Amino acid sequence: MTTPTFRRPTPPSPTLSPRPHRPLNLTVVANRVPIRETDEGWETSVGGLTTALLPVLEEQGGTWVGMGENPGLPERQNYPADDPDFLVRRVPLSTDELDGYYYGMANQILWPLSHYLTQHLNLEDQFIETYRHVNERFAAAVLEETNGGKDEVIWLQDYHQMLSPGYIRAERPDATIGHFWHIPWPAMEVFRILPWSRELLRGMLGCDLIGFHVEEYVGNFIESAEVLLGADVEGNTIRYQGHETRVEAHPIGIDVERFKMMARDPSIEEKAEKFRERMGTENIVIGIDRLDYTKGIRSRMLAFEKFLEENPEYHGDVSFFQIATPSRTELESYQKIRQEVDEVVGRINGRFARSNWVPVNYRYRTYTQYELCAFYRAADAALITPLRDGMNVVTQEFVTATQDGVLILSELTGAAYLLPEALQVNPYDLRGLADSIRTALEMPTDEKKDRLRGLKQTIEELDVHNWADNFLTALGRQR
Ligand code: GDG
Repeated sequence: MTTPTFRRPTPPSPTLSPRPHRPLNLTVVANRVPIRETDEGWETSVGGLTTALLPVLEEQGGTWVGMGENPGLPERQNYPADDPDFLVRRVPLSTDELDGYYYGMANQILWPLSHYLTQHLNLEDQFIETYRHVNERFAAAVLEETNGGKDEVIWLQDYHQMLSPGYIRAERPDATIGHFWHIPWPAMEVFRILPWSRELLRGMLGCDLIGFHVEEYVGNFIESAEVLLGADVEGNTIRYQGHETRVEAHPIGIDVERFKMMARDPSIEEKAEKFRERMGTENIVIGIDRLDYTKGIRSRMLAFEKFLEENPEYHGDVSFFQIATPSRTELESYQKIRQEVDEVVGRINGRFARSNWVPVNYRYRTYTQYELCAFYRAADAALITPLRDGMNVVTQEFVTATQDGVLILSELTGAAYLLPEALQVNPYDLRGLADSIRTALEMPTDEKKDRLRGLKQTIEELDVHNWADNFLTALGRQR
């Protein structure tokens, strides 16, 4: 078979620059603070956003504003206590506030809508009312922690903070405010389903710069502002009520060096080897996700079932290892997806398992990053098939850690726009998914190497330090 050639996408904009010195006074505003208390004391926490932003604050210091989920935690806390890198400022929330702002507006409205999964929408008025109030409280905390100095930069994160930029701008007309949106921005016709779409857009337009992972989301946002607010648009600049906002693509990356070092560690190699022995099959396919209905875990299982039905020669020769990290467990839709996945796993194993072979090894738990790295290293293929995903950084972690694995990637992720060398599939197409598993397992070594070379190159460029530097540099230009 001849090796395919790949059409490379246009490079992320703006073009990558060498890491500049950033004499900024940075305030990050995110839903969660990046630290948590464990038996061994305070630690940094797990998740896409923390993984991305922590290196930035560790490097240059600043303040991180986030919600206080539990009573009794200090409102202001230096971290680490003995030799602080940054200040954590909590906005303590009552149970009602947490329910309306986080479980309600963020998780039952903005999350499903942005992922085009409108069947999960729960449009309750109480949610937006609490969201307004909590965003006002976040804005008040930011105003308290900053003094309006010229060197100050405020960088808000994600769909939990759509109104805060407008509230901050009203008090500080000269502030430098950026926002990065980590999930997809849906098509204008989908966004306008929200009864408060215009109010939310006006809040976002309090920013000087708004970042998305890919140009497609940038286009959707600009169209939303133009059509729903009648804003003036010129290229990537939106003018609305006397203020200018730039909207740009800034695809996020991972801490490439850290992952490379971890992957090269001999103890990881040993762990990977032990894991392969435990699975006991020639081939291992992995999936690693938060247990979320957007991640396509159930469809992926159904596709694996189809693959087993149609390829009996692989019985006993391939294991599917799926980690589903518990997430948003308080919500009914998340309890439901957990049950549905449990049922499918039970059915597949009931149908196909033999005395020395379990086809689906499903783990509903959290692992350390070291353990994840060993799984990435051990796998022959990763099946990453969200129904929608803003970027998906598990993709980047797998590509960085693997030596000869094949990446099967949903074309409905931000990552897919940047990684043409992946085996791309439509996650709703179970037939295509099942076929892609076979294609991955039978891919010639030369083709695997060719594909990986391109994937690794792009992911090195996307590095999270570049992401932060490029965003902050672009924000600096707006001052
Ligand atoms: C949002 C957007 C966007 C998972 N399980 C464990 C664990 N993880 C880590 C992974 C990875 C991160 O969590 C998940 O990142 P994703 O990008 O896949 O997804 P979201 O959490 O939905 O993140 C997404 C991202 O923001 C960044 O902008 O890419 O599109 O939805 O780093 O490794 N980490 C550990 N144990 C686990 O069990 N330690």
